[in-house]
Amino acid sequence: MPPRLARRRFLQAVGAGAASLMLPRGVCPAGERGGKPNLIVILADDLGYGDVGCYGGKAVATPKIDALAGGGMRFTDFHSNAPVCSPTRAALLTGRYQQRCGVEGVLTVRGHRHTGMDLAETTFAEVLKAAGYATALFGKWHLGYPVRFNPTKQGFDEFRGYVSGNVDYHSHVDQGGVEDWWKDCRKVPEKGYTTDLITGHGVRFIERHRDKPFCLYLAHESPHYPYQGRKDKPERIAGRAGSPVGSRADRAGAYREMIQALDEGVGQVAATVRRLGLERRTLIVFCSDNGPAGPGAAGPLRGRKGSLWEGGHRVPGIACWPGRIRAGSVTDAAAMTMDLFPTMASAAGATLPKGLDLDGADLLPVLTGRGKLADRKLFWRFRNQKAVRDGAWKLLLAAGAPPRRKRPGRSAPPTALYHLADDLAERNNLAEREPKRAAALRAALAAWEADVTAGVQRQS
Ligand SMILES: [Ca+2]
Repeated sequence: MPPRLARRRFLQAVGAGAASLMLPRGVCPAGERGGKPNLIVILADDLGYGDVGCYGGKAVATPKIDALAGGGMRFTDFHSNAPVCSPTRAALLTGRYQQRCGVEGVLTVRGHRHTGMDLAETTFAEVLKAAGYATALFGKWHLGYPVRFNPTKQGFDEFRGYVSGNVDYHSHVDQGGVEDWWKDCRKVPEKGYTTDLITGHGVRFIERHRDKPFCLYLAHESPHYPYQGRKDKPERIAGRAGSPVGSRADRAGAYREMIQALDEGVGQVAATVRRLGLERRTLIVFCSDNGPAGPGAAGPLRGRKGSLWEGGHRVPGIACWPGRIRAGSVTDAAAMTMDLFPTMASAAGATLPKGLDLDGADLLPVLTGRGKLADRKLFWRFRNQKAVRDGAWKLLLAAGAPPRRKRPGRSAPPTALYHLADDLAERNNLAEREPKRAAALRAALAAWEADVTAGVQRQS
């Protein structure tokens, strides 16, 4: 069967077709008001569902992020495509399940310095650049180490930041002891606290491009380890990485300072957009790439980074666009990182390359309150865990060895079925009570796996 036909049949079989097909192949609906809105994606790293004030977080105040939500829409059911960094970023960049490009796990400094996401993948930056947008990434890439995988090879006009998973917030040395701060394809050191550098580059980019459409991807490091505040000293030096998480004893305190700096950065970006009179012409999206680690909080959710329980992938998700998105609105529509590509393309009225099939759905109807997402199933796979969502139902499979051998009590059972509307904390396994539903979801998962991995070589 030709791959495209097989894919269509698969989509029909799992009921996912309607959502994907909302975006006709090759054509995006034009922005409803004409013109090209500016697009800003702010991605936090390892920020948990319970780390933000407007999601019930108590440990640290986040007035600027809360204000962004207050001026726009807050998603209660927004998900990262994966419970770890690189694969979620692959899905964000490609608008497709990351399994399709083989980036299923973290591209580590130890095992993956030679590799990266295939340049043949089409990114949102490439599509928007072709539509006349100025494009930039400031912050974390984590989709390839060698220069041939640099963000500037994937549609970004400008890149300032790091290509690994995390750097010392002051010395910008990665976890393997390698200096990792770039200006496009060259290593160019810069003094400063990572979060503030990323914010500053973002603000100046907006100022420089105030008169033409721009797409800004601000990939923050905060609140990923090492746990360092603005006033802490650099710890990693080139050639000697030291402890990955840093030596500060008061990790919770450092974590608060890191989120405060992130929050201030979000405020500065939003204030710049306002100051330049671009508010009604700019869509700002804020979300996290996976659930919390270290001192982070998952709020009412079970599980953390690395887990396919909700805590691993249900994350804060906020969209703000005055005049288009109603201020203070809240939605329970289930959305995923990979939806942002088609959403931005749709808002921009950009044309997709012929033959490019995106898995993500255009969220504009939800954002503008003019429609709903078509019914669809959502899928996750990470290491030995797999999950599928269908409405309020979630099937979670954990094959073989538990994900955390040292803490077996935290591992998912081999087969679990949860009704999230009644049981957000995933405590009541209904798999035995609902065997037919569990079997149907298991079959949908198997069909999805066969589809997304046909002919794919894993990068990790
Ligand atoms: Ca992360």
